[in-house]
Amino acid sequence: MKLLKNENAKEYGKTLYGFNIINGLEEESEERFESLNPSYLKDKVATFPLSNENDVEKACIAAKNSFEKWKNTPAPIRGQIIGNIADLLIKNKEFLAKVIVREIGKTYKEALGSVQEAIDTCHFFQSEGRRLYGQTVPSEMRNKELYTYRRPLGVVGIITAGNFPIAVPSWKIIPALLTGNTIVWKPSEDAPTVAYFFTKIMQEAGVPDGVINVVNGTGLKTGQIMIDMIDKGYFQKFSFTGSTRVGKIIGEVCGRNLIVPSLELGGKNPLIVMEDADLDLAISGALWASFGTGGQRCTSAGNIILHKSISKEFKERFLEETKKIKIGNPNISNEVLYGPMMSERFFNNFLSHYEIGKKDGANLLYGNGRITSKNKPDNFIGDPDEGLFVWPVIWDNVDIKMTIAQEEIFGPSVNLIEVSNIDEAINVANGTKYGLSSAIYTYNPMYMYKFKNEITAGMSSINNSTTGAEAHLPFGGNGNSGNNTRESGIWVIDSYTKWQAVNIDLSGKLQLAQMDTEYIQEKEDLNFDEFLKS
Ligand code: UN1
Repeated sequence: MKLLKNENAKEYGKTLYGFNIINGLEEESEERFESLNPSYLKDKVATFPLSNENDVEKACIAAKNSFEKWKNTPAPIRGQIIGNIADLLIKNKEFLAKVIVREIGKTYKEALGSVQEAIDTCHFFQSEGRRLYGQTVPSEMRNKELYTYRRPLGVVGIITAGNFPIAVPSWKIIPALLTGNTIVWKPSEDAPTVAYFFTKIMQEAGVPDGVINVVNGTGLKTGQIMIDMIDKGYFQKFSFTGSTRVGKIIGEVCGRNLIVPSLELGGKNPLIVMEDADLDLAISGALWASFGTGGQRCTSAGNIILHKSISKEFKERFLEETKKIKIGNPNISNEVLYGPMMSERFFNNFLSHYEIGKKDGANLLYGNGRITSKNKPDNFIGDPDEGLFVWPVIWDNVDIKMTIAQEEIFGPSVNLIEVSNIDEAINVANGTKYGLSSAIYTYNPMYMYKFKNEITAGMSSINNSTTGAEAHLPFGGNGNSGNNTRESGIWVIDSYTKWQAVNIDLSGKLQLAQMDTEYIQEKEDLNFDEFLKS
């Protein structure tokens, strides 16, 4: 498929003049910011309002005012609207994927996959509108019935990252809507355009005005205002995917307001290769986990932990394969494994990580900073000077205590760590403050068992990469990766609902729980000892 109109990659499409969406209407603000194409920075994808306090407050009020009506809309009807969203996402899948390629530099195949993840999420929750089960519970008294109901929480504040600009927002927005909540969403400043089109789709699908509100802006400005709104009492729930640093701030503010946030934060995900592993499989899994999406997934592999007996062979072959990776402009080629860094922030952060590795005394096996026309790998596709492209990086002789092995780098950089046995491998894998995803390559059932049992991460792959969670399994982590809340599947419903307990007493009299009961007294002391006496 040819993605561009022009072979020289100078013409990517129009610049969208985007808006906030508040109470169903397109809204402007006083200032604007730009969204640039990271493969070709001269291409301005869009401009969007840089929302201020008034804008965010207006969105919060719209969400608050539309809650009662949406909450009382029958859940199967809400589910049907979610189904309409799925239909529209399917119809516009290729368009949305192209916007993602242009705006954040994902490959087209991956961009299609991330739209698919949103479609899968809608399909899952569409029918959940016909379940959302409560329970009937037996009472301890006669002529009395007990029930439980799931109730929505109210207004949900949502802040999302740019790397999965439709999939991850859908993990939050779709279940929150299905369960009857209303939303104020601040999408990533790196991906406002795809968020805008996703919102248009939700409106077209039948989500009523005020139920989904979108305020654009930078994390520093608008993100902070969103957090301030928690203290102002506007949110009954907050859901965030992004950095550990910001996640901790949100956790603190939510804590003092007695709100339980859903926090999906960073990762330093381990991938273990044991001595019995299928090395072809492990190398292809490690390459994808480390360098796919340019390492810009929270589930990307950070530490590759190698059993010493295969360490040398793995290292040589992994290096050889890394040299063959095709990097370049995903707008003009479907061949590239990864494109540019998503934005200048991530690009600069990534380049500064070289210093960390050098200071630690790790050995730089591969990697050479920014890719330019004078400094590029053999297989580069496109014009590197126009975008934010970086070399893949391999650090060797790494010790788990080094900063480079402890901190999330969020880019195509991976560490090689050697270990002697399965216990040491799992210890090293658990040796960071993160706990998101993890992987092991082995066919030994005992290793598999130990790994499943002892790894502290929220997600574990056996003979598969650290990335690529499916949309109906629980997604989330602990420690610096999150607060053990989970997204996706039935489990996420608990994050967007509260339980109500109801009892109906039909006895016509005041029956006191625990007191007016018919608990049976035992009749007499039993004397079993007699049996053993001669
Ligand atoms: C993320 O990087 O924030 O498991 C989400 C995966 C994807 C989602 C990643 N399905 O890699």
